[in-house]
Amino acid sequence: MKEMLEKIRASALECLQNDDADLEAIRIRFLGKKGELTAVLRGMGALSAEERPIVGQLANEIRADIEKAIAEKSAVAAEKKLQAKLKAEKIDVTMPADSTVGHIHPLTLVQRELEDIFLGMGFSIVEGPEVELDYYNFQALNIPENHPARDTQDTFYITENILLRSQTSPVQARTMEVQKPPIRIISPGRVYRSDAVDATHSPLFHQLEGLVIDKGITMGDLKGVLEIFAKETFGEETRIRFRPHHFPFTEPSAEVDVSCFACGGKGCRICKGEGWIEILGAGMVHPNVLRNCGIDPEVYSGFAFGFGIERIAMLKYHIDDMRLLYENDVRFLNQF
Ligand code: 2NM
Repeated sequence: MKEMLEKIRASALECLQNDDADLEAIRIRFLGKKGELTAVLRGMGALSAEERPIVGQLANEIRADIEKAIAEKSAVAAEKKLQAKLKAEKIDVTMPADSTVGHIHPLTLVQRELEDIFLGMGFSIVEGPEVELDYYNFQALNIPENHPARDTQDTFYITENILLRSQTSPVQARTMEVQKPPIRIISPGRVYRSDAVDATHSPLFHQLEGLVIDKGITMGDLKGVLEIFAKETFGEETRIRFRPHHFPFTEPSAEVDVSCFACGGKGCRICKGEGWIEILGAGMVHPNVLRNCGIDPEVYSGFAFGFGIERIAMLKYHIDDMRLLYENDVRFLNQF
């Protein structure tokens, strides 16, 4: 019986020598309920009383040896597996990324170019809240109670007195309230209007408005500033033209066209045969607006203007659908 036990030990340890031994199969074969060691122990009843404890002890020793060998082998295999996994999943964080390098969005690009033009003329950039009081968006700006811009069809109201600003002019009203002239600011930023999305409309778009207030400011100053803006934006040959218009917050008011940068004014597809492209609104700040903001219109005068940044970007880059600026399709964005 001892010989049989020793044979089982030798056989089990030999099986475990094999590098890709199935450890669970070996355990079942030798130590399992129906295993070889168990089978031998079942025959112990036939042994004498003196032999029984000796054989029993040997069997326990062998069981422990085999168990230990399996455990060691299993630990080695687990370590090997872990090392292989670590090697396979190694990430070199110092490697350059192989994805596309990001860049500035065309709309931001155009906004920054426009900002630079006005910074060059001595303007400062001022920002303000997008969630605005009805007072600053409308009342302070001399926009009457019955004006269509105030309709819920056109403006996103949050409460009766709070709305998403529909222009960046409230930033200018806030500035006039707290800053003594001279004032020379631009306010670029997001504005919101309840418009359906199409090739030229979006409920969220961007505006850049300008404001200059000082003693003796005239429409001539406005024209000079806008001429420089037009030339720097669309090219040195660009001319501008004022057409009479109405805005509640300026008097007189004008719509301003630039000569077509594509045909120089002869008329083409881009200017729809006109030779001129409408680009902005402007005017002399209405005395009521100055008074509402604590500036004496008898002492000071000023001009203001405003335009849509999307429109400038679309003209500059020949973009025929505004939605391209918001969809973030990399095939479009990578062109800038
Ligand atoms: C425009 C057109 C004309 C404008 C007026 C003011 C303020 F605050 F001074 F009253 N800010 N911006 C203005 C004037 C804006 O956008 C088409």
